[in-house]
Parts: sequence; C-alpha cells; structure tokens
Amino acid sequence: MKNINYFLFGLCITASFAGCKMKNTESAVSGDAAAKAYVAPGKYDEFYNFVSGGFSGNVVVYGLPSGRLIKEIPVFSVFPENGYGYSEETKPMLNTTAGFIPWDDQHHLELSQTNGEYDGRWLFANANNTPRVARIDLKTFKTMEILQIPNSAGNHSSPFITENTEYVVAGTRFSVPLGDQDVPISSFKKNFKSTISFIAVDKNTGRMNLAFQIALPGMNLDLSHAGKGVSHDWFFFSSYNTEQAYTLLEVNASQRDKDYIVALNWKKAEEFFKAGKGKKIQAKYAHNVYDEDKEKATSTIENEITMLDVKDLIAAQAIYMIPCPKSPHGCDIDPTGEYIVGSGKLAALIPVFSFSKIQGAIQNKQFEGDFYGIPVIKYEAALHGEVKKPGLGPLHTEFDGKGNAYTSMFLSSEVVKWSLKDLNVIDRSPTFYSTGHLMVPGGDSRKPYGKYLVAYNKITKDRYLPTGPELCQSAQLFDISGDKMELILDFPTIGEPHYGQACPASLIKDQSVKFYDINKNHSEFHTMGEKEAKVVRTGNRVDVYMTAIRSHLVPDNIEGVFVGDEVYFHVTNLEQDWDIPHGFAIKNNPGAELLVMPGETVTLKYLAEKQGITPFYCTDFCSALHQEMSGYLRVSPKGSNVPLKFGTNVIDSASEN
Ligand code: RUQ
Ligand code: CUA
Repeated sequence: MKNINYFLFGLCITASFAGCKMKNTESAVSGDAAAKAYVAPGKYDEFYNFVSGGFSGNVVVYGLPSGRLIKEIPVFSVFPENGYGYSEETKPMLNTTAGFIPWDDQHHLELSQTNGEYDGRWLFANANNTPRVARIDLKTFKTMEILQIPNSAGNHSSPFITENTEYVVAGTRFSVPLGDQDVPISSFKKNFKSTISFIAVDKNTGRMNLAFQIALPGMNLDLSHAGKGVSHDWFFFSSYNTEQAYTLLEVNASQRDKDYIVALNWKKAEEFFKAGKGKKIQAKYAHNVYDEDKEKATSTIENEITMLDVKDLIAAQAIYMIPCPKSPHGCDIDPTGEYIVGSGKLAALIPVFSFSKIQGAIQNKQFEGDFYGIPVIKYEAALHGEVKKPGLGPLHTEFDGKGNAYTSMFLSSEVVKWSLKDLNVIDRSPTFYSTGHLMVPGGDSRKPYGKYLVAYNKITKDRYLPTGPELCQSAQLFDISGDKMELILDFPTIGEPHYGQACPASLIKDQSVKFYDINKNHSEFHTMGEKEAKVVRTGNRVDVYMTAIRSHLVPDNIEGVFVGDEVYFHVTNLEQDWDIPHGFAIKNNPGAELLVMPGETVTLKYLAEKQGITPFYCTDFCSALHQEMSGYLRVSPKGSNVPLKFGTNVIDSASEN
C-alpha cells in the first residue's frame, strides 16, 4: 500500500470526513448497536479475532463482538512483559542468519485449515522485513516455530495456505538476486528474481520445512490465496511492478495499464518436486523450533534449498499470467473457488476472474503473448466480469458465504458489499479511516461464518481522545446479518491491525491448555520440588535451580556468588492450577523479567557485575503475600572466600547481631 498516490489519498479522506461522519457516529451509539456488541461481564465472546500487530511484530487477540483485548502473543518481537526473547529458552526463536533480531513487521495471518475450513489448530504469521514465517499453537497461544526464508525480501505475499494446510506459501515483495550476488541495481531485469516458497507442514505436529522454491522473473509479488474446491490445485498471486522498475516505483511501477495475477498449479509443482526434478542450491536460513517437551527452543542453520525450474512448469502447463488492471493488490478467492477477485489499488473497478473460464482459455490457447516465456491469458477470456464504480482504491475482499463479497476501499474510506452473481454494488458504508484489510470470520475459507465484518483502519484521527501526535490505530465492527451493513463498535488496537482472522470460540476454547503437568516437565533445568532446589557452581557459571509457589521462592538467600560470575536462574513454577504464573526479576538486570507458567521452567541469565546485595522478587501479583515473595543474592568481590550457601528459612543466628 506504500505506493498510493498521496494527492489522491488526501483528497478522498477529506471528502469522506465531511460527508459521512455524523451519520455513522450516531448509529454507533444507538442502543440497538450497543446491545449487539455487548458481552456481559463474565460471559465469553463468540469469536476469537487474531489480529496482526503490523509494526509491533506480534499478534493480538480480541474477542468478538465485544472488541475486548484478551491476549498479546509475542511472535517476531521481544516481549519484556513475559520474557519472550529474553529468557534463555526463547532467545533462539529470534535467531536468523543475520543474528538475533528483536523486531519485525507482521502483516498477515492464516488459521490452519482442514478441507478448506478452519480447524483451530495453528495460526501462521509472516514477517515482512527479515523474511520469516511463524507458527503459533492455539492450545497454548505460544509461538512454536519460526522459519526464515532465503532468496526473499519483503515477505509480504505470505503466509497463505492450501486447503488442508499441506503448504504455507510465501512470495517475495522485493525481487532480489538469488544467493546474495553482488550485481548492479540496474541489472534488475537480468539478475533479480521474485521467489515463491512452499513450506510443507507436518499433518500431526505442524512442523514446517521449506520444501521447494520457484524463481520467477523480477517483479513484486504482493498478495495471494490458494484455490478452493474446484480450483484446489491452483495458487494465485497478485503482482505489481511488472515494469521492472528499481527506482521511484511510485511513478515507474505505475506505467503499465495492467500487471498480472500469476496462476500456478501447485499440485504439478509438487509432483516435480517429489519426482526429484528440482535443483539443490546453496542457501542459508534459520529454522527455530520450540520443543514443548524440553521446554526450550533451538535454532538450526540450514544450508540448501530445492529450486524448481519455471521452464518445467511452463512446459507442463502449470503456470500462467492473467492481466489485472492498475497495480493489483488483494487476490481473493470466493468460498466455491470459482471466482478470483483482483483489486487494482489504483483501479476504478474490480475485475472478477472465473476459474472455469481460465481453464477454458488455457485449453483454447486464448493467449496474448508471454511474460518471460510464461503465457499471458487474454484478459477477457479469463474475466467473469467487472464490479463497476465500487469506490476508490479497492484493496481486499472477503465473503459471507451467501453470495456476497465485501471489499475495502482505502482511498474512499469505505467498505462495499457487492453480489458475486451480477457484480452489482448492494451497499456501502464509510469507515474511519483508510481501511486496509477487512475480515469476515471464515471469510477467506470455504465456510464463512458471516454475521460480522471487521474493518482494520490505518488512520484514526478524531475517533478517540487526542494522545499527542501518535494515535492508536483501530478496528470497526459491522453487523452484516441484514441487508445493510451496520456499524456497531469501534475498538482501538495495538500496533497496526494489518489483517485479522476470526473463528468461532468453540474451535479453540475447550482445548486450551490450563497449566503444564509438572510430571511431564523435561526441562534440563527443572526442579521437581523444593527439596531439590540447589545452587551449583561450575567455574564462573552458577546455576540456581529455584522453585516458585505461593508465596515464596526456594532458595531465597544465595551467597558465595562473585563479581564476574554468570548466574542462571532456572525458575520452576510448582503450581498446578490455572492462571497462577509467577514472575521473576532481579535488580539491575539489563534484560527483562520472566513469567513462568504453572508447571514450567524458565531461565534468566544474570551477569553479576557489581558487589552488593541484589534483591529479586516475583513480579506477578499471585497472592495476598505476593510482596513477600522475594529474596536476596549476595555478590562478593572476586577472589573473596565467601562460601556457597543457599536456602529458604535458614536462619544463621551467628551473623544476626
Ligand atoms: S497488504 S501493505 Cu496486507 Cu493490503 Cu500489507
Ligand atoms: Cu508469585 Cu507474586
């Protein structure tokens, strides 16, 4: 969305500010609307809404229809609140071939699917900046795996999954030369490639592995979606900059009247891969996995990938280009899999392509030349029809399963409902302001749940109390159960609510883990009971095996640690009850605290840099005597002869007076 013409942008925003604000502000406060979004205290929401954090790098979970924030899940950004990226167990999650990276830009989310329907198992998330894909387990709401993607830059067209979660697919936004070659930027046409990566997902464990890549000519892949039902075997990617500009893209990549949607038969690509037709090439990338049994993450650097040759795919009739007007952005497939909606972000119409017509065009060779050897299907031959005058700046489309589509209009700040059958606009409603993605629960799957629509807005302006120059971004909830869309709630979000998906709470809530079974704690550093608590010195490394239970730590007095020692606090939470984490923090620690879930062991590394008495304490208000849940570490000068001593409730009366 970066290369939007800002002049246009300014104009339209101003227009919609003046025109429509009052009407909807009123409807949002009518008693009727409020009742629709109201979830009484103590009652559960109907849907989980997983929302990407954009530049926050994390994923945020809201309940719908209340809009209540119920969880922030750290994924690509360190999270001092619970120690993600700070604990020894989670640091490897953020490792890459460029070292430890504490942040990213998180755009898209996909819930895992079985037969094209959400199955409530995993959530996949992309990192745009340092290309990676993450998998979150929805039993624990924890990031379990992060896979780096080589030969990619701006991992924007990602992550998109096939109907049975066979693959998570990731396309590059920036074309780059393969294998980090040093070439002139002006050699773009010759040397730069846009790659598509197919990440295979293990059916049972969800474990990801980079199966194969395909290198296409230099262009920008923007978004994508897998086919469904009739189009199950195909994948569709929108592209822009088929002008192959490498400077001032705002102008130079907006020259052509049409760019393309790439149609790729992934089943055929998979056959080539399985038949060993790909070429192994060198590529380094990190694969980080959190092992639930050992309770720690490891990072492995992989060394090669399999590259399929696009020429083989062309020969096998497995790849085509479909012209799509004016810098296509969203590329959305309706629940039947028959209609492919391309949204040209600078176009004044929305082209809707038909899968059966595309197949017919391939059979009848209705082509208009090629793009680097890839046949280009004639626009009219692939077209089902165009939605005329939908609004300005169409970006993304989702579906309600009742034959309607909903498209976000960035420039004219509105959501527009239209019919898939006759492509007529049925309803429109202003949004506040500049909607990027919109979402209907299940709206990109085979089984939309209809009922609600959420618009994720980039600009909030006057919707909330002013908070200085930076305002929160926001989401707006519409009731779409009637003929007319009705705005029923605004809610502020964390970071940029880039995209979101929502599924019925019933898919997830009953399998949610309440605590970890301490008897299955196989951490190398666990302490199974207070009697096992100990402090062990090995050279200048000191391992503290500590337990936490309401309302004390064992040991809470530690002596015999010297300046220059590396102290590892391995804190095991002995509680076996839901929602009783304990925290751990120590004075002057330059990292963060830890939050330790019941039954879990987490490690904080602390460098003893100065002599003195250093208090530590539990940071989670766990009980009435939470303030008592604390202790002291004595750090003595290097070379002194203070003996190693530790315990809780060990009274040394000799030193008392
Ligand atoms: S896309 S600019 Cu999701 Cu509209 Cu990222
Ligand atoms: Cu444990 Cu506060």
